[in-house]
Amino acid sequence: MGSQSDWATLRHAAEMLTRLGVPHETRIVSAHRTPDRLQAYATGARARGLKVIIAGAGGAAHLPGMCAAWTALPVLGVPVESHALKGMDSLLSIVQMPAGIPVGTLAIGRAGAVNAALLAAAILATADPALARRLDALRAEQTEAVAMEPTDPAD
Ligand code: RP5
Repeated sequence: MGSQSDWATLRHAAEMLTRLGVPHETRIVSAHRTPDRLQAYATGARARGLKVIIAGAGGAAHLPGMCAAWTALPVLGVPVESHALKGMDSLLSIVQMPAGIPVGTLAIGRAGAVNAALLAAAILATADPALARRLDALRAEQTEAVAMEPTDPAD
């Protein structure tokens, strides 16, 4: 993530990865404030054994795109909701990559963070049958949890 302030959003990705038993690391790497750290992180990622990178940032959110510029690993971008523009700035900064350097862009905020984790797990599951089964189980659990009829909040 680009800042400590992004952790409130990106922690939802980390929690989902933990729930699915996917080993992961969490790092603050700012495209603007720590450009050298970003270069070192992204260029060294594959050699360290990373398979997918989830990059979340807000505002002028260059982190996912610059990360994708430095590595050919799959990069999933999570637009963090900004105060000024409610994350529209983050979304447009991340999603409009020029042809040739892809970033898989998710929804703004918590939903995007959760789905980035699920998508990362789905990518890893193509070569990990046990993880694929855990993903299927999570989907089934989610389906089971949906009531047929709504209840009033007071009930
Ligand atoms: C971006 O600027 C970060 O990803 C964060 O979403 C935003 C604001 O950062 P802080 O000023 O809260 O550190 O680079």
